[in-house]
Amino acid sequence: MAVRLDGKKISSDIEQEIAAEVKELIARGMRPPHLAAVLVGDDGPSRTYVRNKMKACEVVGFRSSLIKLPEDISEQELIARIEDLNRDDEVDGYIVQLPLPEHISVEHIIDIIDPKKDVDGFTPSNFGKIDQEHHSLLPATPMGVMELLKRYRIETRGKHCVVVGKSHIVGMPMGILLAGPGDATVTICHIYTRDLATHTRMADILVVAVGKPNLITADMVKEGVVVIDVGINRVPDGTKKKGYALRGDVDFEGVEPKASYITPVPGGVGPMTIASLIINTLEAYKKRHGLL
Ligand code: BQF
Repeated sequence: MAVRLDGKKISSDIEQEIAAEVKELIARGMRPPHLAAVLVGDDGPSRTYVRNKMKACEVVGFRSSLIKLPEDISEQELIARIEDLNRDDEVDGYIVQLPLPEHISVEHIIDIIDPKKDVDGFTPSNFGKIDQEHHSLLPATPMGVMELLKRYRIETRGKHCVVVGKSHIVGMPMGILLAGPGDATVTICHIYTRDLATHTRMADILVVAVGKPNLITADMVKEGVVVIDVGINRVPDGTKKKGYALRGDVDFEGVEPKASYITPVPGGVGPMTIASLIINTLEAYKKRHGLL
């Protein structure tokens, strides 16, 4: 039976550490770190994610601001609002919640985020520094996965890590972190990969970030594999009061007996993403205030 990687517990530990640090800053007469979130439209999951982020700010003693904008806002108007955040000396970091409405180019938006305030680590400048020793802000989800592995003392050096999914936000930066700082051998699989199972069966550490429930089944992994499930899927479930349950991309019940470690969904990688955002915001605050 596998050890469950308890992201909820680890993220809560991290938040307690940061809360203590914030208390010290306040005791020294400084203002608290400030994270802003931009939410365009009212996509259901996005509202939940933004709420999770605002709640984490409260737990650690950060100031937080939620900027809600209408679904039909023009790209130009959104850019103007982001430029306001770039100029605002009271804002240490901010996120633009994705996905954005179809008529807005995510690339145009990410391009104008001030890299010093880019606590999601999505800007070209931060992306380009992922594998540098003096990196700045790392992409929040891959950073959370690395931290989770570290806290459970799961070695990546020399391991064969297979990443499924090549998104700009998770898969690609995950591969860079594992191969670079992680010293692992990395295979990145994606939608065009032929015979996915051949690759996943080679994995010592398997990271799945696709968004397809039950994509990974027991026959696709080897005995002793470490499974990191980044997927967050809503599947209909009549027994739940919301009418759905959260499931990852991995058939948890089938795969767990073969795994040495496995992340649950919920309570695995998700909370670590939020913790990383908080770490990055404190980092941005410290740089802004000359504390690093
Ligand atoms: C948990 C996200 C897909 C697309 C855009 C805790 C979160 C999720 C789950 C959360 C995610 C997923 C976020 C749990 C933020 C992670 O207890 O398992 C927290 O809030 N996430 C996002 O902002 O945008 C997404 C997934």
